[in-house]
Amino acid sequence: MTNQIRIKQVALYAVTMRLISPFKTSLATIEDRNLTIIKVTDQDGVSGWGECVAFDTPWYTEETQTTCLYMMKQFLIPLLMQNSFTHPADVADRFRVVRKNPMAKAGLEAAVWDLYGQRIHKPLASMIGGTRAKIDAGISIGLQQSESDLIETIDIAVKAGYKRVKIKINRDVPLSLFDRIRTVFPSLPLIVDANAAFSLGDIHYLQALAPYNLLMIEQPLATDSFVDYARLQAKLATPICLDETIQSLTDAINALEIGACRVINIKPARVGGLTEAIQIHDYCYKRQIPVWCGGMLESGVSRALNIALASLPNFTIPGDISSSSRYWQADITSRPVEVSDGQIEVPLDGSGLGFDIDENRLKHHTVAMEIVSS
Ligand code: OSB
Ligand code: MG
Repeated sequence: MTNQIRIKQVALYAVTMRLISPFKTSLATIEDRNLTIIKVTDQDGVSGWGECVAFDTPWYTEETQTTCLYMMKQFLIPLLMQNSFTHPADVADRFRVVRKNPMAKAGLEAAVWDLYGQRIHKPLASMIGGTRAKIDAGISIGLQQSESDLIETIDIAVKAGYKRVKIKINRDVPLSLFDRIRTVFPSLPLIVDANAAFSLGDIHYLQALAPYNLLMIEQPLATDSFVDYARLQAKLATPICLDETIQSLTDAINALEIGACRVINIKPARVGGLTEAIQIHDYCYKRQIPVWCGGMLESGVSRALNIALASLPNFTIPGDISSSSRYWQADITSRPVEVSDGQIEVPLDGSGLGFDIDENRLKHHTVAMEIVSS
């Protein structure tokens, strides 16, 4: 086989998967997860799988499943199929002529990474320089009905072995909740995530979190508030972690140069793909800024990619990478992602993602399918 890759076909599966329990953030509640599963096939009949993880509404970032589908069909798939390339990073480069739209790009690029792994018979983690055979698993818990429900949900997560818990917060969460959490779980590694629910005017509340020994406060302020983040971090003992704000390597550089955060949550989808995610990892590694891998309530297709990413050396904090059973009755990968003793094994034997797709289960969840061929 030549080292030239020419994509001949892209199949887009619109799937709906019901979460085991609804996931509530300060801005949205998600119960039915609509995703686009992507299969790319090259001139030699080799295929790879990816996933577009945008939400239905633009509450998290501006992209939605509908905008992504449009961008993929109108611009990105034609670019992808236009001529051959030799490496997935070439695809990331080619996509640069399309401004922004990171989640639309990331799903296609992910499928190309898997395809590339299938061609060279290498697992993704090895291809990108992963250094771990196992990664630590964390869990993100949505807003709950009551404080008691939250304590119980954390307790279940701790007993399941998760090494770090993240809880969602907003302005309605009283500080007394943290007294309660710390009474029951005095030394649990804990993150709070506000999904942009606060403003600089809430600084006293955010400062008052310091005694609770949080690992970090994730995305307290609005997405574009770089300067306010720098002002806040200067007055906050707790490290700020940025999620929504970081949509490219340039955003990461800007944020760190002005002191807007001390940690970065890397999600390949949010930053335009695995290639950009690796670049952010490498940049942070050089600056000794810790990173961890976030999640998007994804299927196993994306989680497999996240597992490989989190095997890189600077992923020193457990990610929001949980077992398939935390999200789904049955995942669409032929074997589920499993957490044992708080860890997930990095696939190092197979090729590409290291997880096959269960095409029957995929079909079961598929509500529409389109094929683009050249
Ligand atoms: O802010 O990290 C977030 C889920 C959906 C959208 C945004 C976020 C989250 C999570 C859960 O926190 C991540 C996961 O477990 O997949
Ligand atoms: Mg977040």
